[in-house]
Amino acid sequence: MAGTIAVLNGPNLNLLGVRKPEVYGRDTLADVEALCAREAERFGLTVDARQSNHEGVIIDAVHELRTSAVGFIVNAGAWTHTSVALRDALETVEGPIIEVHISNVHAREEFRHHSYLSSIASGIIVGCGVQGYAFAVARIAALTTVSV
Ligand code: CA2
Repeated sequence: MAGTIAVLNGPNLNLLGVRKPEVYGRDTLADVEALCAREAERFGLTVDARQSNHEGVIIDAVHELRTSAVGFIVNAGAWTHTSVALRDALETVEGPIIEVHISNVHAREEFRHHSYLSSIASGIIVGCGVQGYAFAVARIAALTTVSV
């Protein structure tokens, strides 16, 4: 079954590969989006990847894609720990949501341990580096692809 996975990245993730490689690795956001597209292709799926530093822009993207995307991969960055508005938007989507964090948020500061999104996500992948996005694509494919 063909379909599009929404890949949403939140604030500062446009700096991937540019700063803090010791925390987030050396891959750029373009590399991550290409990884998702390659992985999705293996399952006959495509991706619609968006990144913004503006919360409303990502919420608008959720509204735009909420019924058309087969699933959502969401790395909301710092909004993970702050945003009821993003949670409310994501609660309206039809497909599964996989929450991804590149770093192991549970091994970091206390304020990163709580997520407003985890309880509405089908799955959570943390601390696997950017490979977590590929795992998330495979998981959405497993949850949404009909095998004959
Ligand atoms: O580990 C993750 O993926 C995070 O979602 C990344 C967020 C952080 O606020 C979350 O607690 C965990 C921060 C993204 C900032 O990305 C940067 C990338 C390169 C350089 C600076 C920031």
